[in-house]
Amino acid sequence: MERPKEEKEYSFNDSKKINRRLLLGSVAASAVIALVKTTTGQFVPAAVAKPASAPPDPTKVQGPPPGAVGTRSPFEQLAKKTSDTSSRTPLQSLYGTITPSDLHFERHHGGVPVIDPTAYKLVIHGMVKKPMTFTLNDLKRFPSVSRIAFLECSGNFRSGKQEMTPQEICGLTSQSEWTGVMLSTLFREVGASPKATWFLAEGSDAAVMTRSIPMGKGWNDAMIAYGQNGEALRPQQGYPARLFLPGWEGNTNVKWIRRIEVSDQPFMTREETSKYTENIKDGKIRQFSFDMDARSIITFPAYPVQLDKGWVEIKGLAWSGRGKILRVEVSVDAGKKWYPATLQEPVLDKAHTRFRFLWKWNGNETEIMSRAIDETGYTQPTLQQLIDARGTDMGGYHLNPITAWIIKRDGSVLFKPEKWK
Ligand SMILES: Nc1nc2c(c(=O)[nH]1)N[C@H]1C(S)=C(S)[C@@H](COP(=O)(O)O)O[C@H]1N2
Ligand SMILES: [Mo]
Repeated sequence: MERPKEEKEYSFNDSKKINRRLLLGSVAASAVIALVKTTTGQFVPAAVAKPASAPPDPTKVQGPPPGAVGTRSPFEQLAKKTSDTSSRTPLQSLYGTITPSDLHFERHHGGVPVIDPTAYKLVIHGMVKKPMTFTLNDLKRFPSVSRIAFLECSGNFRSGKQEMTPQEICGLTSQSEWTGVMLSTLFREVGASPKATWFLAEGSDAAVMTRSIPMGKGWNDAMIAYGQNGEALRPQQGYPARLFLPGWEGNTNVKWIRRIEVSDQPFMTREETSKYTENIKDGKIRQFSFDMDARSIITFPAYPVQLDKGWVEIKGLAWSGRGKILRVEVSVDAGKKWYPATLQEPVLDKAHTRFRFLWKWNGNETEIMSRAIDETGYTQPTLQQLIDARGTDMGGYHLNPITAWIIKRDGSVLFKPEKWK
């Protein structure tokens, strides 16, 4: 029997022919498919290339064959915004609530280490009956759990100029489905002492990052995560395993974790004494500010969108480290009146939640903004309320102010930058 025609056409040799035809041919001269040689000597299309001019009628040309890995459409130019210390998620370009793994924000204090998963070990010792060393395979043999939750850096607020996108203002938050083993499972395995109150988490990067975490969080919902959105963690997210603490400041989610020491006091590491503390009033300093407070931002319309008069669906993201988002309110008159926005399911615990609000813009200059209210009753504050509570010298951590966009008469949308120091 003859093989079905389609199958034959997708063989490697033919795909090379197709490619050459595309390269040399007339109509499709610009639709070049980059072929990459794999370790097994096969050629696979690296990506569907963006044509230099209008693409040909797709029903008239043979497309590239199936690839070993999928690719993003060349028409979707998604990228993180990078600096020396971090890279930020393009919040304004995403749908739903899961951040594609390659767009998860990054924050490394000593770069991204290369860790051989077969050599990986996690040691748990200190106030335990039986100190133990777990390989990656050991961790995977325990019952696994998956949970969708956000991860946010506590330094996630930037301001300064009107030409700033949501990504630039607060792109240090991302969401994944994390898979791993509950830390409570490992605590039971090693026989963690009921008298223990804190544990130390230590990373195996050049920064050897360490944080002290209350045992309560460890027993409650802490995970040792090895999976992210269905595959192994990305190296940038802590491959092969990281501590994941739902709702807690990014810094405590120690990546490339290699050691947990159980104790009855905090370890007072650099990251919780000199760093990651906040000035509050009267010369006092707040330490161990673990929870990420409720926050929201309108991601559309936002700079650099050009708005047309008429119906606008205001859209955005809201999240809280203390639980579910209960409500999001939107103002379209610079904060005088507030209206409830519609929350888009799923509304999950400690997770990015979508909201939308239908608004008819009459063409006058105005300011639009959103505020999140979480299930504890906490309401996202204005920057002034933060300053009133913590003073002008509060530093750059745990700033979650209401973010306003100025809509100009010409339809341009600008960030309303606010100063706090
Ligand atoms: N070992 C280690 N863990 C770390 C860091 C680090 O530099 N080294 N950075 C922390 C900080 S400040 C943040 S905000 C988060 C960022 O996680 P991500 O890069 O996966 O987004 O990881 C935390 N865990
Ligand atoms: Mo961070």
